[in-house]
Amino acid sequence: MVLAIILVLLVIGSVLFHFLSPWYLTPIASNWGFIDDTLTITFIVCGFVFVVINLFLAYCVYRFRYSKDRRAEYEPENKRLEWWLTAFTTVGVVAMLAPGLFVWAKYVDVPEEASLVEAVGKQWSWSYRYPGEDGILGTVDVRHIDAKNPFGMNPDDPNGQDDVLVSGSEFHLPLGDPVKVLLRSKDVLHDFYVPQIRAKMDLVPGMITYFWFTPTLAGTYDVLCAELCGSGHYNMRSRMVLEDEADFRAWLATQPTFADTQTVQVATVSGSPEEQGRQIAESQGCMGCHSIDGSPGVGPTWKELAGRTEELADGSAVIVDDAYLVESIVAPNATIVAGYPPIMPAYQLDDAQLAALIAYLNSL
Ligand SMILES: [Cu+2]
Repeated sequence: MVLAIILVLLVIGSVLFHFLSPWYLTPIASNWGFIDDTLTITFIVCGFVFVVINLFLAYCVYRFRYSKDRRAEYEPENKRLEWWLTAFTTVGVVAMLAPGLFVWAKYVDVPEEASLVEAVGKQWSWSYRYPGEDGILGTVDVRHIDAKNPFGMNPDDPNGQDDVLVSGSEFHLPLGDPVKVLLRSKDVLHDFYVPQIRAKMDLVPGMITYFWFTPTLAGTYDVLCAELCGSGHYNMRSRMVLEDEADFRAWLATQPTFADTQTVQVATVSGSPEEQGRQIAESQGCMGCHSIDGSPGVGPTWKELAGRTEELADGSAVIVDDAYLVESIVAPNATIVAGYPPIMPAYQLDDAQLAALIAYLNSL
């Protein structure tokens, strides 16, 4: 009897929790309402089965409870009941799966007029590339990746010269126009996910994956990595700004093209060496692992780092000077600070970038 009551309370509590809970889906910011619909269908089917099975269980626990005067009946087979259960389960599974197939067909069918943006993931930051005036993304190759060319742009491809490169913590898109998002990884599996647009897709090393969506609601949204990609995964974030066409154009015009980045002074990196260093740290994703306020992270904090004495994993100690900082950036696993795993990727920065970054580190 007690068990039956607990089961009934469990069902009532679950239904109440669903209707009274404040944790609902965020307002949708894309055309993918279909994805919410398939979620709702799955939820209704599973919720119905959950309620029915638990109430049936409660009934059986009560109805067939132990009694001295009653013997259990033996019924090894019931064809009629089996047919009913098979039919019922089939309808439920089809109701959950079939709508998803229709939505998937739309999801991989990109509209002709969609514009392009490429999101590039690496441990543990995002960067973005737009095709520029000609509407064509230049070709890329890992062999071209170096300090001055983090996107691996093919320098001989005329289509790539006007590509707009965004190595910051946010990118923008205009409202109302479909956009095809091309996804490229420079190292391991990642997943591009903005909860408000509902769509998401894996980045697979060695191939270009994609999805498309039409932005519908202005705002600034978090871009998350939704595929466990290493110890800094939780911090692999960026922002997506959806805004009207004019604001988008104005923002895009402030970003450097590939040709700009190949000239000596990069347009967006300006100001004092410390400020340049701060911009480099942000664009390279250093803040994914290193705090500047002393709080603990995947790697040592940068606050008051210069001049500090670090205890190393091999038991020795080192005073943090410029030479040690350079080594820690270009060959991070040569010496490891005690208590930290040897996981930092080596960074290819040129001398000017290194000098700016170290000026920034020394200023903290
Ligand atoms: Cu990731």
